[in-house]
Amino acid sequence: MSDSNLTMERALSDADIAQLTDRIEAAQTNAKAIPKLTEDFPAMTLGDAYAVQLQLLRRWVGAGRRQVGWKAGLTSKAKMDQMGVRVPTVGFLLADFFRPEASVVATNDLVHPRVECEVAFVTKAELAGPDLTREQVLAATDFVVPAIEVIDSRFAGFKFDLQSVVADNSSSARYVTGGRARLPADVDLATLGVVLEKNGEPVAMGSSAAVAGHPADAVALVVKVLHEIGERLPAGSFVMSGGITEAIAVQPGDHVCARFQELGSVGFRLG
Ligand code: OOG
Ligand code: MG
Repeated sequence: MSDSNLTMERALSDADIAQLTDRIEAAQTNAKAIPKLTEDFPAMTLGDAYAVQLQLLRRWVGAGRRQVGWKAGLTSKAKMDQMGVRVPTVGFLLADFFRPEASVVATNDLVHPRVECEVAFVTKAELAGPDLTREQVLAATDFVVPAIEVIDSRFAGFKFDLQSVVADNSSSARYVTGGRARLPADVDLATLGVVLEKNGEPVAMGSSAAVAGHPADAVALVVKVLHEIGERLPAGSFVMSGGITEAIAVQPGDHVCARFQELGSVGFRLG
């Protein structure tokens, strides 16, 4: 990707954005992998990618689906190295992406799911603007909870570039929360350890420091990107701060469990 595609300026027409939104919506709804969007639209910019993501959000909210918040994507080095994309992204989260802890999460409506552990925030005050501090984010945080995100790229081979993954809502698919909700002042969010187990074996481990240096800084990054695309984070939002370790591929029958220091554990089975 050339640096000129990193701009929030739009290069594509409204008709192109609508056509790309159709492609992403169909791939997500049918769980069918498609080629990277930049193959047919090499001029696509980051601004075009967010235009597609926001159009998908508006369509789905217009159809009665409910937004609960946003997530950070690619905020840790492990994730950036795994995916080969070095720019943090955001994605929207809908209420119907949620699956309960200890449930069976279906995979027949997903392309090639992977799981990753994240610290999630629930906010109690609006956050907006390009340069919030960690302290401002923490002051606006109601509580934090441990989460596992099930991501699912709609691109063949889970291979994408920045514009394609942003248009694909940063691979958002499902999320599961559990463990213990804690007040941010009662835990050391900077250095929470987490171990991800698959079928009882540890498969990835890391520290919350991996996400942008501190998970609250990752939330500030989400708000900065939202500012750039003309959005704010309302009070009562659910925000996932980004995968701490690399994401792990899962199959039907697998059991996954993320054990967080101080936040308890969250687990489920894939069906
Ligand atoms: C992009 C989504 C990244 C995270 O936590 O970093 C993400 C991907 O890796 O497919 O959700
Ligand atoms: Mg994630």
